[in-house]
Amino acid sequence: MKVKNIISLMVLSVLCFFHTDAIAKEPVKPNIIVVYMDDLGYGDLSAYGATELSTPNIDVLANEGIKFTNGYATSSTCTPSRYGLLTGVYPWRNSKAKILPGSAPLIISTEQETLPKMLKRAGYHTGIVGKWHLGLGDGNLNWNGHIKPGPNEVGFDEAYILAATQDRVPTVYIDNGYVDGLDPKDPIQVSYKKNFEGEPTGKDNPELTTLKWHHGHNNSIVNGIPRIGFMKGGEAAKWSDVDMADHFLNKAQNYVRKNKNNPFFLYYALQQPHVPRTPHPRFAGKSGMGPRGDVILEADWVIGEFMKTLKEEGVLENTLIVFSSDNGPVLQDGYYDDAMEKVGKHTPAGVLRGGKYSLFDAGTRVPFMVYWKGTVKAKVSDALVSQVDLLASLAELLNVDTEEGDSQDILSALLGKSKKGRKDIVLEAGSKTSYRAGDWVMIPPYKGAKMSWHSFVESGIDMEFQLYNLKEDPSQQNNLAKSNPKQLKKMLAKFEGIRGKGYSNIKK
Ligand code: NG6
Ligand code: CA
Repeated sequence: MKVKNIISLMVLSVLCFFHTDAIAKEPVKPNIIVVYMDDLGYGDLSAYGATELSTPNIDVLANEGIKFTNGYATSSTCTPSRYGLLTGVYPWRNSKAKILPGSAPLIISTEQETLPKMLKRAGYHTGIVGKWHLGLGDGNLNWNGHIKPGPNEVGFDEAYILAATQDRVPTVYIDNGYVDGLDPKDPIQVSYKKNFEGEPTGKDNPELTTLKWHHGHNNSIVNGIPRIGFMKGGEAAKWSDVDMADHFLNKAQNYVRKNKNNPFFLYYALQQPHVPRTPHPRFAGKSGMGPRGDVILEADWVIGEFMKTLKEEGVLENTLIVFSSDNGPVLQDGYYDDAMEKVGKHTPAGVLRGGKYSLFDAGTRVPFMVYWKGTVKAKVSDALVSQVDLLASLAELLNVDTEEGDSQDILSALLGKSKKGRKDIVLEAGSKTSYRAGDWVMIPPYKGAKMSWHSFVESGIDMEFQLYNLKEDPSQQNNLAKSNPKQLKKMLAKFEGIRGKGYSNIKK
């Protein structure tokens, strides 16, 4: 080899060295998918110990990814949990982050940092398919025009949503700010105050209903199901309840197909197993547990199909999937649908106490897994992790600036590299909050009913302090507040340091 050639070879290898170094620093950009269930409990999946229901497709995510045993939603109801997930801010900081009617204005400020905005800064295309429930418009909403601000204005490039819940009007899908399939000659009217003249209601026309209401849910009737809220018109745009799972699946699959060549973020928010539970006839009766079990099987099938699409489109190995639920389980939530009668030996909350609406652990501790084929190794993790942390942690993964606050960077725990997650967390039920630190949870005294009169779920409310060690006592049977005053005092001080003093509803 000539000297000249040797020199150029040396120069080349030095250049190559710097080049690979530069590549190594460039963050990997996996597609990111958050699969979010509605009211799925800690014990509702076979991967989390259910023996009466089999969920093989969702189990893949748990058994081949990181299965968290201490994964939390911020709250025990939907709107606040979704607020926490998308903004990285504890929802009790926003007094409007409570279960919203379908006509409520948007509660996320368009100025605010959000998970999809952060991902857009990292070069992602962002989409949402499914349940929104964070309000729409700014108070003067015209359902027949451009519905905004909404998801598109807080960071989603594409948004195909149901406005609030399946049991609330308007019972139509909204496609990037416009009611899907609306006939302009048949405009929609929506009210949460009074009925429209001549329109039947669940209360006055039970003969027109195919599902009976138990509490609430006795306003406008759509597809035989009485709902919360009144609605008139928009006939052609009304959704089919039994087709909803297939419909959203289709939209989610199409989103993946369309965006497979660029990094994408999909927030896929399924409606199951929230009420009204309306399995497609393919799944009706399949669980032997009534519609609640059936729609869990339906959701499991949906996830299987969705995973097939990721594989077929060649993106499965390059996609980080987070699976969780917005709050704990409930059986009776407004309709007579056999959920209580047919539950049998199934325990939707597993060993945990309470459920949806509850300050007890089953309100907020939910299935939580991170699956990233080829990158994340299967593991069960006891690290304390919360949905509120996704914003800061994913920003860390992608090397994007975002302010850490309530949302903490626990990326190592989320990827199974560290056993350490958060040190502590404030949990919420309605307007009441509790505090978990390590294995301990402290519920301060509150005034209120111990049992929800409508859902028959224990609220976790008590006039006395409650202190539990969740490792030794996951079912929260032994209140240690009196026997361990030192631990109680320590936790109260830390809780009040984060939460401030004005949290109690007891007048002194
Ligand atoms: C409650 C409803 C309940 C459910 C819940 C929202 C009544 C009495 N109960 O107000 O059925 O819709 O709101 O659930 O109307 S969540 O999962 O979206 O938070
Ligand atoms: Ca919910």
